[in-house]
Amino acid sequence: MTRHLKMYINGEWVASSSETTVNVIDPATQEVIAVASNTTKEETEEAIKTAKRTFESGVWSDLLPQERASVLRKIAEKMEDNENTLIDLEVQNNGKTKREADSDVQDAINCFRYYADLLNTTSDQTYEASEDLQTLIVKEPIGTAGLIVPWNFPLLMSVWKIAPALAAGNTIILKPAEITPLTAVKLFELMDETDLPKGVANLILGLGSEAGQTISESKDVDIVSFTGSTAVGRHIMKAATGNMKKVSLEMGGKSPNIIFDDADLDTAVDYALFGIYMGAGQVCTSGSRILVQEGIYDKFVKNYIERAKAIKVGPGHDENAEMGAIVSQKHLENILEYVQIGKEEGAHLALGGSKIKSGELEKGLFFEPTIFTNVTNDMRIVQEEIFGPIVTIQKFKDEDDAIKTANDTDYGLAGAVFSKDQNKALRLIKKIRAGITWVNTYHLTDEQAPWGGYKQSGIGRSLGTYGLDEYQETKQININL
Ligand code: TAP
Repeated sequence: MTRHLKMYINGEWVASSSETTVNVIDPATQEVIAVASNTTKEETEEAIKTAKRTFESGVWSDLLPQERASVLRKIAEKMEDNENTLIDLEVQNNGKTKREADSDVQDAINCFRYYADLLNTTSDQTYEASEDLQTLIVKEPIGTAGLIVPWNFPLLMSVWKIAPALAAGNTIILKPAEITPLTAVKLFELMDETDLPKGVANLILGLGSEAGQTISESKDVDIVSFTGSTAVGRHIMKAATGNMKKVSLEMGGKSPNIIFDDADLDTAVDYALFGIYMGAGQVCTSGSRILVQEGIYDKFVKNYIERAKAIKVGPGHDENAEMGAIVSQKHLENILEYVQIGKEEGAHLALGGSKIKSGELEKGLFFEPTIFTNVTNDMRIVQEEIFGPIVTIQKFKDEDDAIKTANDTDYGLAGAVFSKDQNKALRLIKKIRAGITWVNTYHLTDEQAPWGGYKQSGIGRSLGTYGLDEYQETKQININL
């Protein structure tokens, strides 16, 4: 029997009155694993009203920080007790490998614990403004937070928003991507088993164009925190002007991975592969543009293609799989279109470029690791975010050429430099106009480091103390002594 997913509003699981539904599929088999009703505009407004009413009641915002911290710790504990279920659901719904899902679940648990700990350490400030005036600076919750997340890290992106928003004392409405709601539903089931008061955390399902749009436009939402594409982020920013709500946007990228002649070749190849093929390239920070210095270029490309050919693509639950599936048929078609665009632009397709049609993998949405060489910076495949296992490899002459090419993009999310010369690497990394960068590694980070982009990759930061600030107002209180 196919499971029908429900919304969670005011502490109750409720079925949507909507007649339209979304089939939730397993990308490794394309089988329908659940059906979600599309939360209507009216139901979304009801969830927002509930969150607002609950915020104003003070049942959550008036708790001592330590009391909120203890609920966050309980959620982390529940997740830990159910980590295998969360991992399985993420693999099944998103198509990522078990190893990747495992790491997402651990990071999500750590994120709840990190914000619980932070609540016990953050302090307000006080100073004497003059002989008879004492000033306090205090942090307060913003109010009602609308959280809109994408499909590529369904659980982790939800938790990166839920944990700091709740820690700060806000009430929330979460809207996961329509095609990947399963781990969000499970997380809310687990939160329901804790002492989180009713109405603090609300979950709606369904379409961005209806439920997401309603959140972004609502005058009762005080902050909209969005992770997704730059196109939708731009739309949300406009919709948010109605009540001038705060916006926090984590968006797309086209990140450069710069490899110098003096880099350790094996290390550079390893991380350049990991940089793009983790999550089958469906990662905002993917190193989708590899820039290689001319002296090492031919050797690097030869080595890289050989290694990419050997990547084992397969269903996430297969322990040997190194790269999982593409999330949906629609997205796979987008990726295929970019292969065609690349060919028409005159790039050389050095590897891959097709859906895998052999054996067991045929029934799933599996794509070959794909490499384009002979590319120029004006090509669409170099400028636009493809969000799939497609990488372009370019040649550069010197430091100036590398930086000019790396920064010639509307995006500014991430970037990396590979060189044994630490001074050169640091000099270059400081010149990359991006918020998340690496030297001689890729993708590694943790919940303490601020996460976000420059230029059209974002506004604001997730994680760390910066992530808590996103969900807080700052007030000055002046006391006549
Ligand atoms: P989007 O298509 O932008 O969707 C993201 C979320 O926004 C989904 O929940 C979507 O709903 C919703 N949405 C769509 N239209 C909306 C509207 N008019 N108003 C409000 N919400 C709306 O992105 P995606 O395809 O899911 O994810 C891939 C993108 O996310 C990539 O660009 C990637 O770079 C970016 N991303 C960025 C980061 C960071 S941290 N920078 C992390 C992960 C992903 P439905 O899809 O359910 O309709």
